[in-house]
Amino acid sequence: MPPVNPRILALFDVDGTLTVPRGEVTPEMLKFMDELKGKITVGIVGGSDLPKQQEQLGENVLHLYPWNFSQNGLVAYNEAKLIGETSINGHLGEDNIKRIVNWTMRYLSDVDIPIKRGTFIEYRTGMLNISPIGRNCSRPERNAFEEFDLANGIRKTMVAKMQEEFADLNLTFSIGGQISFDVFPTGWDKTYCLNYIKAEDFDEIHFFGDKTFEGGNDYEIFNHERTNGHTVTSPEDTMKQCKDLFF
Ligand code: M1P
Repeated sequence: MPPVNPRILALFDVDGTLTVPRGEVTPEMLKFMDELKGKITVGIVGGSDLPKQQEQLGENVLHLYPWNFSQNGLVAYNEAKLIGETSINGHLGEDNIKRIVNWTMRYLSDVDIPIKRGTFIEYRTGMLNISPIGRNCSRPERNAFEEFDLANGIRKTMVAKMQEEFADLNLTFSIGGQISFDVFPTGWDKTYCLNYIKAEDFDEIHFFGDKTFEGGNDYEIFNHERTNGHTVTSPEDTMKQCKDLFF
């Protein structure tokens, strides 16, 4: 069944917007999104890669909502069909990827934080994700790192150093979650997904995200001229704002 207003599109960030950071969607949110789908066109635009989105929103996420963007839209699906994939190594070249990886490994080996785990660099199709504690830390370890990082600016300092070191590569460093930051060519932020959405197909495009402040990974799409941006504070707030707007 098509929605009542198919020409209104609402795009949703994942962490902090539809779920708690890196957590699983609640049955309540799934039910709500199902109701919303009956009213307007719905899409997901997450910073994480698709396997993480599937862990959080469900294995069948590509079939749940017509538009699905992971890695900011560097991997794009419409009606569960892959419509675009953009690769960072094609853009930067292997020598530059190697330069970033080597520099990062050296830098992280000198960073003093309470604990270190594994997977410090995750190479994705359209970005590198770098984590000082390592991506395979546990949830309590992840929460503790976030707190330590807030007080000690581990990621902020590292990003500032990388901006200086790789100034020639025109990269953006985006702190979107709790334990890591994303590195991608400037312009490959969440506005990238709008390349796939034709202006003539929608009268309104809404975006809902929690990291809409400058430096957050929702900032650019939140402020884009084609979107009506909405800042949310939690999944519950997302539901409330959507009910006020679309129900
Ligand atoms: O979706 C926001 C971010 O989610 C994860 O961040 P973290 O593991 O640091 O909480 C990552 O997948 C990151 O790439 C993404 O931007």
